[in-house]
Amino acid sequence: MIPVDPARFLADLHRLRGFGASGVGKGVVRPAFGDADIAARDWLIAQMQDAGLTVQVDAVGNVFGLAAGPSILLGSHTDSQPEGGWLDGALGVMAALEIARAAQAAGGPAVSVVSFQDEEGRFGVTTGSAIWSGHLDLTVADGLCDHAGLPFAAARRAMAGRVTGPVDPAQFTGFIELHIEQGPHLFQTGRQIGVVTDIVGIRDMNITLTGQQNHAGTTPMHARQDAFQALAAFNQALNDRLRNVVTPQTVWTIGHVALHPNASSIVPGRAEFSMQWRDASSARLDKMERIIRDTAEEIAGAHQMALNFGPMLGLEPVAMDPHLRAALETAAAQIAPDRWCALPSGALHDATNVARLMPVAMLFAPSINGISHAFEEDTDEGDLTAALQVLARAVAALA
Ligand code: HGY
Ligand code: MN
Ligand code: MN
Repeated sequence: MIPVDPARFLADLHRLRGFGASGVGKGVVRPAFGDADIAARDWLIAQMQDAGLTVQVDAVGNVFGLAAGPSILLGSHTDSQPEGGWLDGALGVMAALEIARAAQAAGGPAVSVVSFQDEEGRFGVTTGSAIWSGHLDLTVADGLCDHAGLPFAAARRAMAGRVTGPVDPAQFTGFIELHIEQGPHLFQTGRQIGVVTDIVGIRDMNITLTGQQNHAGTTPMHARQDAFQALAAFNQALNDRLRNVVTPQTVWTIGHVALHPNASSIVPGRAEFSMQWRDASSARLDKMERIIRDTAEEIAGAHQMALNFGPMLGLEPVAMDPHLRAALETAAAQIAPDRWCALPSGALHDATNVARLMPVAMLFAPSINGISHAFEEDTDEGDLTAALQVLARAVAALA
């Protein structure tokens, strides 16, 4: 057994929320490389040092607290969405810290901690772990920009003074990420713990439609090259066409739209938007890409728009490691008998990237009303400490 302290773990979660606390419910605004994110990482570094871990920070701001010798790696991310909750990522890092701290005090087992950088994709998709795992080349990442046009290369300079060097993945025997479910299944079925079977795949790219900016009072309707009208037509056509190839679990989202110049009396000349889609099958993701590109080309032609596709980012679906997963299932059955289940993850996680390097597994705590990526995100604290206990028990059993 690793003698974790649930009260200390909850206190740390609330302290972490203090960095970027939004003032609305338990919301957090802590995007990667912002002041709150860096302050939270500095606080985390101090906690790791106090716990007796050796801190290393790599060139992209991933923060590691290392136990000596071969160790199991636990963690997640401490950056947030532009409007996020207090638990997305934070739960996994604070549970990792508590388990590593308790294990250090007890003389073992060796547990290391990580907070990956930009999991929430201000610049890419799970950017920090994608680079660490070799999935995303650093030179490619450096050219990726956030929605305001800031390149990753410029953003990461804010942490340059903290960088110690590369962190060798060979020292880790496996990776386990505790996270909130961010969906309704566990909450609706009254369960306390979910053990993840698979993580879905994702594709993500920006698309730009460029027409002709013009006067909204004098330009006849038939003569307009209105980028908003083209985007609206694209969205409607795409929804109709995707219906033929998707499953009830497939999702697609236009979540960010920048209309230029975004003024009431100007026919908009340019629409830049994000196009993201997710599914458990790589073949279906590829089929959806074909439909998205073909539909965009067709609509651009019909509306006299120039069309540009940005770089496409993506991650393939991955299955969890059976050995690590079995340890989580055994612990879940002990801590939450009849209140746990196995389930797939529809959200993306750093674990997808880390699976390129070592065996990985994940467990979920319930999300109240299934809400996440919103200030309303929350979980019953009894469920949070149950998840901590399951993870600690599984880590002890694996050691
Ligand atoms: O979008 C995701 O699934 C993750 O929370 N970044
Ligand atoms: Mn997350
Ligand atoms: Mn998230």
